[in-house]
Amino acid sequence: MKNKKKIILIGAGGHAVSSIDVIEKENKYKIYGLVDKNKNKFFNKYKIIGTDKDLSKIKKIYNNALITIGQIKELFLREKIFKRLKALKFNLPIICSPLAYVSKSAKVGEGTIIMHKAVINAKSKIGENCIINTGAIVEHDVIIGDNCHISTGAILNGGVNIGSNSFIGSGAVVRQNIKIGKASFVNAKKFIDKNLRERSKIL
Ligand code: JB2
Repeated sequence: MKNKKKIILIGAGGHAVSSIDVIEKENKYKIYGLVDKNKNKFFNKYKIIGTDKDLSKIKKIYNNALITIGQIKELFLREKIFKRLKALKFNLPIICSPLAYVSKSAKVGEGTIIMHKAVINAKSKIGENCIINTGAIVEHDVIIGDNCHISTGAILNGGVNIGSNSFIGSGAVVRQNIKIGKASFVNAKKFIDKNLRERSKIL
């Protein structure tokens, strides 16, 4: 594809590895470099172009950014960075693997990445700055708040509601119509069949 738009990535760790693969496969954006806390020179074949302190300088050159940090350890880090990027007026595009299925009647917010083989079914609404990781299933009429991470192979059945800043671990299954409160953490492989209040931890 000619004239690909340039994008920078925030965070150069494990989640960046798989996000880069999605961006390269989608082939809409050219990755110009990464911004990380650590001042390494390279992350695989891409340059580390600075730290968060350099973001306002970087914005003068590149308009598009994606946060490529998962949020397994800290439920609010992605939100903090997202607010910073918005304040600096970065454009935060939706990144969507061509290997994912996203229903035409689903809505997806800015800065969200839909990774390979994820399914977003009819009438679902996904907030901004989310990760719908590889092979996750988001069934019909699901609502996911902002800054959530739905991990690899997790299943959210029809009508589930996930509060903002929540993390749903790999292979977890949430029964239909269940509501999970904001900033909750559900460990891998859990089966959730009761509503959870805010800041629940299912370990
Ligand atoms: O405030 C920050 C910041 N905090 C950590 N600003 C910036 N620009 N970068 C930050 N980082 C950087 O994010 C760290 O220096 C590190 O390079 C990266 C996080 O890498 P890590 O591999 O620890 O986490 P991850 O969230 O990218 O990946 C985990 O979660 C994914 C969902 C891994 O376990 C992956 O295997 C998993 N797929």
